[in-house]
Amino acid sequence: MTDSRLTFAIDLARAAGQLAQRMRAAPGGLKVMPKGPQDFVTAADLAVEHLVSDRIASAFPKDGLLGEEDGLRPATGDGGLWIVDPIDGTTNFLRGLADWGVSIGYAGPDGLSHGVIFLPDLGDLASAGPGSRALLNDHPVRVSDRHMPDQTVVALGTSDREPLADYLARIDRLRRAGCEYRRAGAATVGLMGVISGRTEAYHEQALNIWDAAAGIVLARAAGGQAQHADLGSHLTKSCEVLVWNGKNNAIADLLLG
Ligand code: LIP
Repeated sequence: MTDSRLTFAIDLARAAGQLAQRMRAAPGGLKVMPKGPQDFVTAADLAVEHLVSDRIASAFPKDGLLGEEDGLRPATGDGGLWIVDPIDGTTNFLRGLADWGVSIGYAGPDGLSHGVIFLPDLGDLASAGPGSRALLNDHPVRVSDRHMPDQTVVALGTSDREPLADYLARIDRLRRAGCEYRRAGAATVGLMGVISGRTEAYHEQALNIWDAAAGIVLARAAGGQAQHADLGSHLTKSCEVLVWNGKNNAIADLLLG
């Protein structure tokens, strides 16, 4: 029987993605506000996070929520914590590029336990709950078995949160080892690549927890591995995240640190 929070999160991710698409398509265009250099928030980001917040508060009133735009609403009593990026890859979304997604993670008393990533323009929805295998569009999915560097494709993320030199050195190591690399500009897209077996790893040196939480759950449920900071630390600052198929630690060594 599917976990009630998982079923709820799947339905919520779909509603969130469809709201974002409707707002982007509405006549008159989308209101866009700058957060920093090449960093934006749109009226759709805010509306989607408010939708998510309201539905969680109604369905699970004791649970807390950490969202990218509105921050933390603490849990009460024995409630858990939802960790949400309403629109991950906002720059891609507002420019009409397909590489963006909705990321909904949940942490209970034993840590991260539920994850849903929905990529509305690409038509992929991945989900996983406690003790369940990862599903992609309702079918079981597993990470890839590729382990040779010259057959490996790695997805990368970066931002002003890390020195450019570190990012370039990482690319240099990958290319010298024979690996290919991609950068979508949305962690959810990179994470979905690993979960679906289309790529072998996703790394970002300084990634926020709302971009990573669901993908960490999903990658593990798809038979992969995830290396990341403890949740307590990650809730307060961006941290290094590596998700990979776990088939060759040499790939992990090329990416970490
Ligand atoms: C983005 C992440 C991406 C990171 C960007 C940004 P946003 O999330 O998905 O991996 O490199 O700096 O944080 O801000 O578009 O939701």
